[in-house]
Amino acid sequence: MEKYSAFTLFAHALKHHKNWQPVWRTPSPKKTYDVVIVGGGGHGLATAYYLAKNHSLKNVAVLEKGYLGGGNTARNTTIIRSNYLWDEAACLYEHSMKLWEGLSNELNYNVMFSQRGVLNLGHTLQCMRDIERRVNANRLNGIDSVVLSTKEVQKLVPALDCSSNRRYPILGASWQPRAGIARHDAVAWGYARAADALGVDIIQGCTVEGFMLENGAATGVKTREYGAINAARIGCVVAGNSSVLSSMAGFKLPIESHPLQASVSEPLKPVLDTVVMSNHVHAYISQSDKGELVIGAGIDGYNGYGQRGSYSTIEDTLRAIIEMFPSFSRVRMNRQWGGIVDTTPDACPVISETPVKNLFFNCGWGTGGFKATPGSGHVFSSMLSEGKASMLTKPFSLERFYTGALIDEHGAAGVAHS
Ligand code: FAD
Ligand code: PYC
Repeated sequence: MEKYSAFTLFAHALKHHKNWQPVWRTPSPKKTYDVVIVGGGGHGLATAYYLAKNHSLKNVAVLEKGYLGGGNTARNTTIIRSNYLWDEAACLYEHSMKLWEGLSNELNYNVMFSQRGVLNLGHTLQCMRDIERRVNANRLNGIDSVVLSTKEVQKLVPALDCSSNRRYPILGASWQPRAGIARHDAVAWGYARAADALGVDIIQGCTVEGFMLENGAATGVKTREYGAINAARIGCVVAGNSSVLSSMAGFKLPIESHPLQASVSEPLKPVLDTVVMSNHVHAYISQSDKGELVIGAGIDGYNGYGQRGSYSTIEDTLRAIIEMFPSFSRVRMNRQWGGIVDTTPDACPVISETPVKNLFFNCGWGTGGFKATPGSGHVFSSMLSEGKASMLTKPFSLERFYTGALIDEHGAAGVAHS
């Protein structure tokens, strides 16, 4: 038998170990990073990866106050779709969908992207008209989207109660076959491992408490644990904490932070092999590979930064699920949790330069940013490398809140969260 040195075996184990941990790094106070990214969620880590991979910027640090992917990235219901109404949003989310389709290969890490399709149910004539409008718009943008009748919906999801005597009968649905779900922590870890391998410094337990500003330009960040860290450019990707960070730099963002909750049931045998969303009764559900029913709510109406929500919201959500799936009424719920999401007035993200030179924000994804993780990182890396917006990101600049060129995706995107 061939003999391997202890070093070779260790290096091999490190390379192929599923529970890879980034080397615990500390920033060098003397160094000026090309880019510092604040926020080690999926979007921040994806940005770092594409900066190093596509823009050859390896002198990059990601600063995360907690642990990687511990924010909304690990708390969401992982629904991935691109069936948005307006061209600007549809193109951005479709860009992301295409990246999802090659992501496990790209990262050499199984993100468990499962294209099992998504149904957005219609319960009234007006819902169906909105669905038809959105499906037509999607098709014009080359996005796979069809309208299904009640019968077709029932065939796809036998457990769904499609009888006409329900309080909210199902009149049909939009169906995007390429939509699906993925494993959220694998996405964060996959990007982290790949960015780390390209030389990015990933620094956990590092809280940004302020910015270093000179003549209207940012020159670095002030951190609680490591003091000042210098940077030529700074990208903030902190989701529900975005307005806290912008106020440190002296400007306001049109963003509100709200709790958003989800829960999972005990594991069941396979019973649901697609994603079902209902705007009208307001709940969404899929079944994870472990068998748990993954159920998500609408936002809690009040503002807050606590990663938890109120009991009544989650109770209403479970009521809505039972309305659609009466056979789930005896299923026991295992866990419930909340994240803190960043909503904008037009339910679209902000990917933008700011009034402070060299300081950029990527936020406002609200309840729908998990699906955007690869696309968001990809386009934000271009912005940070070039210092300006691209075709895809231009419509999402802060300027739209002054010019009024809003991209109103409220409800139209097939999920009504506010
Ligand atoms: P996060 O993962 O929140 O990362 C931001 C990071 O910044 C955090 O780790 C935080 O600790 C760090 N941070 C904050 N302040 C500082 C600081 N001062 N210094 C250093 N670090 C800091 N989207 C979908 O597309 N589909 C869904 O099905 C879906 N369901 C959802 C269900 C729930 C219950 C929730 C809460 C969200 C859901 N979303 C969904 C939205 C999605 O989760 C988010 O839009 C997305 O994960 C945001 O990713 P992010 O990397 O920007 O943010
Ligand atoms: O945007 O698809 C979505 C979504 C589902 C649940 C929360 N957001």
